Amino acid sequence: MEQYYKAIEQFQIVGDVLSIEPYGEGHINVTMLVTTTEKRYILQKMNTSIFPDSDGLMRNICSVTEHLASRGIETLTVVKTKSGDSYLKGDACFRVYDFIEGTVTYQRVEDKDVFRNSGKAFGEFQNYLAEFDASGLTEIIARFHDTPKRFNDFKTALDADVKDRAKTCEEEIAFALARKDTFSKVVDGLKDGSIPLRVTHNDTKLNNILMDAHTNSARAVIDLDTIMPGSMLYDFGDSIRFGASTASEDEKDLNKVHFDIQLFKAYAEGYVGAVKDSITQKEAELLPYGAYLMTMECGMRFLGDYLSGDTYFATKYPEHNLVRARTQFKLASEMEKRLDEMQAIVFSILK
Ligand code: ADP
Ligand code: GN1
Ligand code: MG
Repeated sequence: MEQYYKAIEQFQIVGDVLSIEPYGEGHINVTMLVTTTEKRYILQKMNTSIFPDSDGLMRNICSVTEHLASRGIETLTVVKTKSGDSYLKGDACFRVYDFIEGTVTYQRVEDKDVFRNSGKAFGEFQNYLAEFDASGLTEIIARFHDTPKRFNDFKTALDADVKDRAKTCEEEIAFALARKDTFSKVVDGLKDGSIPLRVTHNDTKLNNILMDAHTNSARAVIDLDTIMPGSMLYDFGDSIRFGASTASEDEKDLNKVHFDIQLFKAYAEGYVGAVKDSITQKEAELLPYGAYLMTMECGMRFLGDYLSGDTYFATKYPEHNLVRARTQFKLASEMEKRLDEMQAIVFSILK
């Protein structure tokens, strides 16, 4: 903890530090809650192996948050260092945000209305990004949601099998391999121009949005690390993969894990309602597929990371990534049977 106490001293915070403790359930950065005699802050050790271009990353975050704040939209507030920088550079890099008080994050959907509200907020966020001049944004991780590439990365991890773990997950491996030809619709559409390239959030899970603790309406979209060009299908799909499930992303008992079409409907009402003036016919048709695609992609990323020895996602026990991959594949297997029903829901909202 020493490093965090040292780091926070370098920022323009108010009050004396009373405590620093681990906070949240993010898989990428190390997040701490800092309490001072005056207020609370979020202090993050940034993941510089995943995001090596820290300057570009923080420039993106500052320009998006400044745009949102200038429009009166609640967003992250970056607390500068004492030398006026947006983050602290060193062997490790740190950044600080004001803690947005009176909010909660959910690790899974407990209430349909919360999920509908989050859909509306992510849809509105998409609209804000559409009006913002994105020409200065850095593409922070190239081909982040290029699912065929993610499949190839998974295959590479499988072929290397550095931890000799492939024998412990043959069923999951077979599940992914059997679907290898189903992953290219969005990258192909972006390439041939039939799907518009938009600026998107790219990591729209429910714990990346702060909900008002009293009203359950959405307050602020957070985790802005991956804002870059992408497809609306990624944002919609990633929310569904995480939220339209009856269990957590890392539930061990697969009997508890189901795709819940009522939750899909609630989210779609919020999201599609918010983007109905800009969504194209093809995007609307592909929203259900986007949910399947993002769920498969995430499952393959978890499984690939398990095979590689857990070098990417933070894990709490050795099979954690495998457990996560299993929930994703269970959800995808249920989604692929219900694409028509999902499509009917989307079109009934657009009518
Ligand atoms: P990661 O990239 O590791 O997911 P996040 O930026 O999403 O990191 O932060 C992890 C968690 O910390 C979030 O899910 C949320 O619960 C909490 N959090 C982050 N920033 C704030 C903030 N400004 N105010 C309140 N909670 C926050
Ligand atoms: C990571 O940062 P976090 O925990 O919100 C990951 C997402 C995955 C998600 C799976 C930069 O999101 O892409 O979908 O885990 N973020 C990055 O839960 O890789
Ligand atoms: Mg996060």
